[in-house]
Amino acid sequence: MGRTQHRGRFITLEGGEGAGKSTNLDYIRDRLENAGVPLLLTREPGGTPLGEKVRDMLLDPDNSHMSSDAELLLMFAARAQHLQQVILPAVEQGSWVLCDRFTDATYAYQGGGRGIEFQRIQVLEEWVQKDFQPDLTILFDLDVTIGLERAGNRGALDRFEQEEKTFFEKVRHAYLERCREQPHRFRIIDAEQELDAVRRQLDHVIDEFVAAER
Ligand code: Z5A
Repeated sequence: MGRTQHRGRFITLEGGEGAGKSTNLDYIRDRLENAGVPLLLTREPGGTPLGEKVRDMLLDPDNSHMSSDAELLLMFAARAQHLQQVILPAVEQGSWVLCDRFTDATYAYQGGGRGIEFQRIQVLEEWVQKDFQPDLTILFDLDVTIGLERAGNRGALDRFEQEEKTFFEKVRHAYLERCREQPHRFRIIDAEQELDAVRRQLDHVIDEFVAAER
């Protein structure tokens, strides 16, 4: 898709366990809307009726025997539907889309965490997305131990949240590797800081992006 003035923008939020994506989602949405941006908020896995059913399967702790390949393919099945039904039509019509997780999460969790080769993920990425990529990716980064402590206060654990600390260390490493490879679209938020300080960083990133895209 050409990056024309009329085309909307695609912004994704990423991060490991307890990084604060959910805590800051409404804040980011409000900041963008207050800047006059027409915004659609969505999430992965999910974002469509079919995708939400796939999400339930992926997060259900009863599916503890799901193979890594099945998990990867389900992520991209949900994503294919999401792109076709929601994301691409919205962006083509000039709307900005704010998506809670996208393909960087696949590289981090299925690639880094599960150990699937990045080249295999790339095949599916090119199949499902062609050359479509986020214009901006905000990564909430923090020490894994602190993130797990924060997330531990949330109640029942889903299938991913039951993983060991080493899994989340590999996830974090893979995210940071993606940042190093694609610095033009990644902005890292130091999520270890207090909420006010996290939001000051978000203000800076969002304001700078909106100003540059207008
Ligand atoms: N997944 C995947 O494997 N592959 C893929 O391709 C995709 C996804 C797309 C669901 O994601 C799972 O899907 C996810 C990866 C996998 N599994 N995991 N783990 P999700 O995004 O729906 O769910 P989530 O990862 O559990 O994240 P979340 O709900 O967005 O929340 P969070 O970022 O982990 O944190 P939070 O709930 O906002 O905050 C946690 C606690 O910390 C909470 O009590 C807050 O009040 C507190 N908090 C937040 N910020 C602060 C600060 N700054 N200081 C102190 N305390 C704070």
